[in-house]
Amino acid sequence: MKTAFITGITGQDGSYLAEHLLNLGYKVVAMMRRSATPDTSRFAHIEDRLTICHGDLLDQSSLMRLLAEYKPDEIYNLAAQSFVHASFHEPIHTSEVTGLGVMRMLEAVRLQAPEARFYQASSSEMFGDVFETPQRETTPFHPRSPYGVAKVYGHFATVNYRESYDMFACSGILFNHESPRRGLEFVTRKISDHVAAIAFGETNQLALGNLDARRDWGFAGDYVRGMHLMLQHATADDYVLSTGTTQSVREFCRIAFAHVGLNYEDYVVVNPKFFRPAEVELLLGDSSKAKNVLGWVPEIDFQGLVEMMVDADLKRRLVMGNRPTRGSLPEGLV
Ligand code: NAP
Ligand code: F7E
Repeated sequence: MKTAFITGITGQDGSYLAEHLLNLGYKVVAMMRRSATPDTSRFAHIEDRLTICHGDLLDQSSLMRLLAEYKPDEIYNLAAQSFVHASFHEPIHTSEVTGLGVMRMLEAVRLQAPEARFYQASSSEMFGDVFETPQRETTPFHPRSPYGVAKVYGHFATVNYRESYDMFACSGILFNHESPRRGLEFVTRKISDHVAAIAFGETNQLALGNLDARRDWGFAGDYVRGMHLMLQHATADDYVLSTGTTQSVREFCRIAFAHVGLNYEDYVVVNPKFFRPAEVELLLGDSSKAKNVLGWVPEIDFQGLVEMMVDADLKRRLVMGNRPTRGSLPEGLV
């Protein structure tokens, strides 16, 4: 039985990846950091099948100790301060965790588990003010936030350890991927949760920032399959994972509200506090390399993703016994 080690288990991707690897028969060792109020809700349904351990990307010794103890075959470094907006307010912390944290992981792997295969969660935010469209593995980077800058550092650290020490280290350049388990601060989940809250009469308004920003949004469950495939290939490399389509925040709103029979223009207001000092206006990925080399293709399309997320936020309220007061429930939830 292969052992996989995942950082970031409390996050969106950690929970989907752990599920996927358990289904493939892996022993999954999952790292979380110490917190006064630990939140295990995203993986509560599989907790008894995981080996939970405690460590922190800010603490080199904890990473060394855990890799020495578990000697994993595969290591997935998903932990990060991942919210772009927050990275403008906490640039040093973001650099420490999202940037230098990768170097700490790579050093721990080099010294304690050099034969392990390593996956780094890189990001389309590295493309930032894009040089070309669509973006692919060869597109130069121009990050537009402390988060993006930190991810570029982590990406090149991964490439450098592959080249310097012959380590099997892959960087997955993943475009936005979402799900019902997405954090409420990210725009897709903020919209889906507000659509449900508005339908149930809990609020009358959704305040957003830049409605014209465009993203290549996919489903997290599809993307964790791609992470695993990268580590199964004969050689380590870097891959873009994306859907190859792009939509605006406004379009996400339109479909999400229409799903419950409402018009987004009646509820969405723009509040400058949600704008960023520098914005990434357009992302659109070309994942043909992942398709051709790994056989990876995403299964959920944009409309399916939006509806899945709104349905989940509606269902959560329905099971609590609440009833909608506006719009109409989608067929299947009635
Ligand atoms: P997420 O939900 O924000 O999860 C981030 C995880 O990192 C959480 O488990 C968090 O733990 C953990 N973490 C934060 N600081 C840590 C530290 N100092 N030590 C150990 N763990 C720490 O992010 P996600 O959406 O699952 O994304 C997973 C990874 O992919 C991230 O690296 C993200 O930057 C990257 N990525 C995401 C996307 C996307 O669209 N989702 C796209 C490209 C790349 P706590 O719960 O304790 O905070
Ligand atoms: O913003 C705009 C905002 O915060 C998307 C992370 O997973 O994906 C994510 O980063 C867009 C931006 O995600 C609001 O200005 C408008 O243009 O959902 P987001 P992100 O910044 O794209 C990448 C690939 C990662 O790697 C990151 O870890 O939506 N927007 N109004 C808003 N965004 C938020 N959050 N809130 C708003 O009210």
